[in-house]
Amino acid sequence: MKTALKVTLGLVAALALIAPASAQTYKPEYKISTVVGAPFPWGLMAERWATIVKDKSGGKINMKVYPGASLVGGDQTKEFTAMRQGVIDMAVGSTINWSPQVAELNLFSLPFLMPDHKAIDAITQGPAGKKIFEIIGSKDVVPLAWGENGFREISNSKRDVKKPEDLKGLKIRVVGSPLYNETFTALGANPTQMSWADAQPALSTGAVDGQENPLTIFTVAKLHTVGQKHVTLWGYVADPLIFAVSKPVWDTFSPADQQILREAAVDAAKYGVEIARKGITAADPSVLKEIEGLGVTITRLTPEEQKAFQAATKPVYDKWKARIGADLVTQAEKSVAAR
Ligand code: X2X
Repeated sequence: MKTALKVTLGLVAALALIAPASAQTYKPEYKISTVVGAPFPWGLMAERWATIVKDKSGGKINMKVYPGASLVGGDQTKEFTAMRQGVIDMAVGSTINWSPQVAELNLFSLPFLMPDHKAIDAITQGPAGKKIFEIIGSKDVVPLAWGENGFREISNSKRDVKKPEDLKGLKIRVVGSPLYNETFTALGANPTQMSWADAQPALSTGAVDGQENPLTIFTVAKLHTVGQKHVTLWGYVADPLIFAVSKPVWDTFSPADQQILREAAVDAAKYGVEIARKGITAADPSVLKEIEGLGVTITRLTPEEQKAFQAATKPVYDKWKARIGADLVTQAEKSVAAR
């Protein structure tokens, strides 16, 4: 062997000996699953997580966002299972999409449980949120922080919706929790479950008349271009997002790196909640103005009008309260009342 090569090999062997064992086992890339990417707030907060971790780990932990639920072939309701199995390293996932596997996450889909942003915070940052993280933690997934998709406002291509009867017969795309089917059926609509990937073509061909999503999704996805000309602000449910790491993957990180991942998730989630709420409040209605500027009618409900929707969905709420766990729901209701 040539001396130069021998020296090089010797150097490589010496470096391998002094490098910490954990660094050796780290993957070149950790994949973060999301349903939508940047410039949706959802994608931006996931990217922020990756950026902070990269900085704080000195480039050792390299995370990349895979939007479109592409790591699970577009089927966003399979994300949690894939993470459990270690097929997906990490995710910033919606409570709705994980609720088929974690029944307690249906809490956030109970119609009219949360009247405002403070109510979401009261639940996620209170005892109910803690309990939910314990439950997720018992299922091979390590939850780190609460982000936000947001209040899901209803839109359709047919007419302004002011009362439950206006929904009668409308075909509404919903996400994959049976609670949504029951809610929309109670309102007289025809709900049909499909992924986000399928929703956009279904709206554009008129296979469905409407959908429900946060307004930041409405604007970035340009839903006015697929016929969605009528939006009603009814704030019936909101989906938080959860920053999480697959347990088998989490266990490969050193305690110091686990701390980096956790703190970065908390910071990115805080930023995420801020941008998810931007432009949709009374103090800052810029997103609402933008939507109206696109020729979309925004219907604002009076408290009485909203109560009619609440009354129509009350039996669904009561039925699912028992299913989710009456104790957990009561705890959440108390936190909301005390906010
Ligand atoms: O599919 C949806 O509606 C979305 C993007 O909001 C979720 O993934 C819950």
